[in-house]
Amino acid sequence: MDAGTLHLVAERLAKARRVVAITGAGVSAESGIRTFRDTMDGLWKEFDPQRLATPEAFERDPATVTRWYDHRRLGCLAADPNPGHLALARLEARLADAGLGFVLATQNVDRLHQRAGSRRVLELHGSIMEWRCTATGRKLVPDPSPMTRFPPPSPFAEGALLRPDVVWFGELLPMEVFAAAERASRACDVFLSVGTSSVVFPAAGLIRTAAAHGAYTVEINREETAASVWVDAALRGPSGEVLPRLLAAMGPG
Ligand code: BV8
Repeated sequence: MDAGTLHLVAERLAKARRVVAITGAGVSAESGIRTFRDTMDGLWKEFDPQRLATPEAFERDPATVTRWYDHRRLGCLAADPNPGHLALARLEARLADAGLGFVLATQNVDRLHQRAGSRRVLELHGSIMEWRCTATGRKLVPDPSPMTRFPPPSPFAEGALLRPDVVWFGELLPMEVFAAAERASRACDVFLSVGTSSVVFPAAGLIRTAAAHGAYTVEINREETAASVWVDAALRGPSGEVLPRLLAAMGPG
C-alpha cells in the first residue's frame, strides 16, 4: 500500500465532519468468513451463493437453503471481529467524541461490526443472526447451536417455516435502512468503500451517490473492483492491516 496515499487519506479523514463507510464480505475475510467470490468450502463446493441466496431457491428447496444458512450462521458465531472491524469502531468513536458524524452501512450479515463495538450500523442486507416466520414475519434469534430440523418450523404459526432475516437476490432492501444510507452518502465529506467488489446493487450505487455529491471517495481492497476506475484514492491491502494504519496515520484523536 502506498504510504503517500495513506497519509493523504488520513489527512482527509482527520478534517472530515461526516464520514460514511460501506463494507462487504472482504472486511470479514480475516475473521475466517469466506467471501462470495471465494470458492465455497467443502460441503458447499457445488453450490453457487447467488443461486442459493434467492427466494426461488428457498421455495424450491427450503431444507438445503436453511441448512446452508445455519452452516454459515454457526461460522459467523465462531468467528471474531478482526482489526479491521475494530478500527472502524474506533473511527466511529473518535468522530462521535468530536461531535462529528459517522455511518457504517454494511452488506454483511455476520454482525461482526456490532461485536467489534460499532454502534450505528445500517444492515443493508439484514442479518443471519435473526430468523423470521414465513407467515407472520415475527423474528427470533435462534440458539447459538446447530439447528436440528431443516427447514426449521416456525413457532409462531402452524405449518409456517423460519427463514434467515437476510435480503435475498431479487428482494427489496429494508427501505428505511437504505434510505438512511443514501441520505448519509449524499451528505458525507469522505466515503470509504471497504472489502466489497461493488457489483451488487443498489448497495454498490452508494459510492456513486457520495461522489456525485462531492465526497472524497476511498477504496480499501486487496484488488481492483468495479469502482476502482473512478474513486479518488485506493489503498491496496487487507482491510485488517490498512484500517488500523489509517487510524494511526490520522494522529491523536
Ligand atoms: C434489489 C445477503 C430491488 C444474503 C446479499 C440494479 C439496481 C437494483 C438491483 C439490481 C440492479 N442490477 C441487478 C440487480 C439485482 C441484484 C444485483 O445487484 N445483482 C448483481 C449480482 C448484479 N440486486 C438485488 O437483487 C438486490 N435487491 O435490488 O431489490 C429489486 C427487486 C426485484 C427485482 C429487481 C430489483 C438485493 C441484493 C442483496 C442480495 N443479498 N447478501 C446472504 O448473505 O446470503 S448480496 C451479498 O453479495 C453480499 O451482501 C454482498 O452485497 C454481495 C457480495 O459482495 P461483497 O460483499 O462485495 O463480497 P464479494 O465476495 O463480492 O467481494 C469481496 C471483496 O472483498 C472483493 O473485492 C475482494 O477483493 C475483497 N477482499 C477479500 N479479502 C479482503 C478484501 N478486501 C479487503 N481486505 C481483505 N482481507
